[in-house]
Amino acid sequence: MEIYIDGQFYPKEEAKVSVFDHGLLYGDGIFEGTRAYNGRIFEFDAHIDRLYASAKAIALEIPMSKEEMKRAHIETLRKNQLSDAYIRTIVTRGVGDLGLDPRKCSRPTVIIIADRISLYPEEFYEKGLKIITVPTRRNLPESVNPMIKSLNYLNNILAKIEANLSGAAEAIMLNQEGYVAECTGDNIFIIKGQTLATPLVTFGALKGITRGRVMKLAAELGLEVVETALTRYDIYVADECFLTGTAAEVIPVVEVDGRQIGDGKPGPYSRQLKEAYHRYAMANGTPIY
Ligand code: PXG
Repeated sequence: MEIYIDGQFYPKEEAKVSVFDHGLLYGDGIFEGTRAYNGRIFEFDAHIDRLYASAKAIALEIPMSKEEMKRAHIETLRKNQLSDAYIRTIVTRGVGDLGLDPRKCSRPTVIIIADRISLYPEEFYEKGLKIITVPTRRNLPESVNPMIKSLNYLNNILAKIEANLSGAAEAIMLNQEGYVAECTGDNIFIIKGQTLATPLVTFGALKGITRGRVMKLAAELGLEVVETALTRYDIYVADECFLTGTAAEVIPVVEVDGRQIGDGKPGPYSRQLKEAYHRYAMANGTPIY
């Protein structure tokens, strides 16, 4: 495996960053997770745009243009001869000294890792997930805004630990007011009648790229699509529930906090959307070769 760091490629064992990098010392940096299907990078511009938006939000100037960044991604996939891959892009504040001040970091570190995608077991999709609401609340937008895909994921990791300790597959995180925000690494949707609903990002969710695509595909299927305030009650009484994310795609949920959702099996719209999304992802994207 060849890993891109600041314009050069290094074998996995030699791909290293300084212990003085503020990405490590303080979680000061941002990341992105993109997929390639069939020799094409899916939703490439959307991921690159979100990377640069995350950077801007933390006042981090990425030392290359979007076009150069895109070329570096394509080069990384070619170098590793990958057609289907998960691409992890990381931009840290760079090497500084001990002390928070980002002015000590003269140049951001840019890392691109492309690896084979390890998919969730098929039975997760067939049977659906059992998930729980956890006590850890989503970060306040006024502190670390959940719209930023920052290297500081401890908020989500604490929620994930709580799910793990309870034997649940994922954790629903609420915001400070008790409204549903999202899961630790996926957005959440419900279906009630002919309506598809998901929390507004202002309730504490990442503006997921899969989320956006699924909303478009659902409208094409004739569903009414709303971004709104959702409580746990809305989820408990929904006909269907599913999660979305670049890695997981569309994954059904059949139980939340011990309540069966719908008839306890992945619902028909969830299945349809899972298939429509996968079909769309396989057929669209920016060619690598
Ligand atoms: N919410 C959060 C908090 C996320 O980090 C999503 C939702 C889904 O967004 P997309 O754009 O992928 O549909 C994410 C996605 C990883 C990793 O290890 C990446 C995410 C989540 C968990 C792990 O690369 N990002």
